[in-house]
Amino acid sequence: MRTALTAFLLLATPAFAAERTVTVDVWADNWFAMYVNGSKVLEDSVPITTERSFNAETAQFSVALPAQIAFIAKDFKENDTGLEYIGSRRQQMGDGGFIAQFKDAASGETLAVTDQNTRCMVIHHGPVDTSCAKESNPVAGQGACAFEAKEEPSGWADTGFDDSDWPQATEHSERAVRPKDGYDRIRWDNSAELIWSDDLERDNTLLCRLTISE
Ligand SMILES: [Ca+2]
Ligand SMILES: [Ca+2]
Repeated sequence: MRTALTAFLLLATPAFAAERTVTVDVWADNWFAMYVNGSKVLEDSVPITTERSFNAETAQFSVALPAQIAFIAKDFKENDTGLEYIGSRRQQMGDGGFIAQFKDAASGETLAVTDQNTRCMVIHHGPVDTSCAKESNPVAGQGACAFEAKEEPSGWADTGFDDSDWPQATEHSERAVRPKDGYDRIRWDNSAELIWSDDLERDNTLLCRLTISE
């Protein structure tokens, strides 16, 4: 009995599937971290607190497919109002944007991209009213500057996490996102789309998931 069970487990595990070396390109406004099958494999090398922290990242990892990819993406916010440049003439809501593509490192074949099939859950939204950006003394949590924040769900980056109730990402044009430094250095596959929620300005932190399949 024990032998039979062991044999079943060996067959059920993907350990024998051939690993692929995958090249990933990412551009984020402003910061991201990426998980593969629940383990962090890449983090934006420029801290989110760096002004205009726009840069692309390219990395490689080896994994058996299918593989679960998960990202946390953050638009910079000075505090929970969601604003930046608070107290200056440039005080504004700021906006986000994110794109990633995954290619077989050996063949160059595109394996996965961000597009509307990516699922993203917003965990920080603010300000609740755009008029907050015009306030002379915006205070997080008050009036137009109220915000909505959620904890990261336990295990959200794991393979077995159920994201079926997460909304699909919204695809945004280059014109809307105005991608900056680093974006033009990557040759993006035609199918790779800039994504975010439907609100580039007021949704500040997103958790996103997609699968790389054969
Ligand atoms: Ca931004
Ligand atoms: Ca924002």
